[in-house]
Amino acid sequence: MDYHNWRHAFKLDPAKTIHDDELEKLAESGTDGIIVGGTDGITLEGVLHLLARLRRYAVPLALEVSDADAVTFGYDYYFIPTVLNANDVKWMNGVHLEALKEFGHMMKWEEVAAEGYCILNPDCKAAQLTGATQPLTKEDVTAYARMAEHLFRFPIFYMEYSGMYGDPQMVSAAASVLEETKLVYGGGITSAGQAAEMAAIADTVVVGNVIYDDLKTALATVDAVKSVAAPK
Ligand code: 1GP
Repeated sequence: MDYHNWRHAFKLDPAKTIHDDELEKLAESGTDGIIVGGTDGITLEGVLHLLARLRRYAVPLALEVSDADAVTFGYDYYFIPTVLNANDVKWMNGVHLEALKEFGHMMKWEEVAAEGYCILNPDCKAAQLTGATQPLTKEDVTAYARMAEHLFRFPIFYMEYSGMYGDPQMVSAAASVLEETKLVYGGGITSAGQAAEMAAIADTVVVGNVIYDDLKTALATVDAVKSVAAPK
């Protein structure tokens, strides 16, 4: 399924360990896609290993690129984050510039999607790395959402609460101004109820850490999201 229509996705961290039987359950859970990505310790070996283990299943695979040295062919999509609220331009277009100098000539653009990232958990690793540590108001988030859709025309606006369950009112504020750009929510989902709550607001709900902490609950988020009508 085309990523524009994903309602639920799992995010796997190539730096973490997962057993084959767990991977099979995730891949065959009915989720719409599996995103491979993380912040720390991302190696080409880790990215390749997960690709090889997941490719036997039909589920679409996306690599969320955080390090241009850890990119390989073979994924269905390449999601490229650009952190809209980073305090260093490096994370908006700097690493992208270097990557394009090296790999721009061989990229298949139809597989590439830019994600306008808005990091809302100041304590998460991505916030610490990129300096996206300023608390944001509803007005900020609304403006960033408009920036993503109307100024930069990004296909994805990603509200990243990694490790912390977000504020539905903040997510609703972004949802209320987005039309074409897909709203992706990720962060701190540890129950089916939370997944359903965010699925009523966001186009796509991403479930990460709970995979490693409580696989059963992680798997239950698929049906929870699918049982909720897509917003708009
Ligand atoms: C992380 O948004 C994803 O990039 C998911 O967050 O790991 O907290 O579920 P969690």
